[in-house]
Amino acid sequence: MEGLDRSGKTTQTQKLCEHLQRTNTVKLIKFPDRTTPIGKMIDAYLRSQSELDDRAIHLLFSANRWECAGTIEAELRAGNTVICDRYAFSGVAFSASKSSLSYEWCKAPDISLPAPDAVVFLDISPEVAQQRGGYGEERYEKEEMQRTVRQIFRKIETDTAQANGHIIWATIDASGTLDEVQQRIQKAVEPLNGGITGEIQRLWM
Ligand code: DGP
Repeated sequence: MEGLDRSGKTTQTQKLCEHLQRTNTVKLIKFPDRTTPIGKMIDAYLRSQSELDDRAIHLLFSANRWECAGTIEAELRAGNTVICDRYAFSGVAFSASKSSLSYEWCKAPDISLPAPDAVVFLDISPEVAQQRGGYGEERYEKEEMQRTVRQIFRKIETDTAQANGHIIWATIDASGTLDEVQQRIQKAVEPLNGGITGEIQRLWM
């Protein structure tokens, strides 16, 4: 589950989880995971309590995903459903929105992470997002940056389609009511209802 800040992603992810739990064992993982030592450094950075070089913080975000990769794989091998509230696509979109970092450089540290079967991108205009409560509390919640992040998500969507891999990419209009958006999300992941077999795919290989 990916999206701009204040797109309703965390609420929608929770609802999707509850929906899928009726028929599956579901593991929900939130990135960044702010509870680990690496996650605590990320949390301090996002709340502007510390300053870090753009590359250093990007690598910490990636390391935060890698420290959970084993858990993700174990869950998948056990036949469970894994839902991630943000993943490597946020990593590229948010970091590459900084002029100091290139798109390809940002992808590199996340190459070969377990790949998702579907990416749900909750799309909202930065203007609408800004009107939602709590906007501006964290470092990246600025309209101009969110605009760039949105453009990069579109590029990732195009690249994902062109890669002709197995990943389903669903861009969902997140501006409706909570229930409307949830219905759209559930419909988008319906093709996965029968389960996935075979080897776990690797990201950007
Ligand atoms: P959230 O807890 O969902 O509000 O996300 C925290 C913020 O961190 C959000 O602004 C998106 C950003 N973010 C998530 N992953 C990455 C990443 O890998 N790199 C960078 N630079 N930012 C990220």
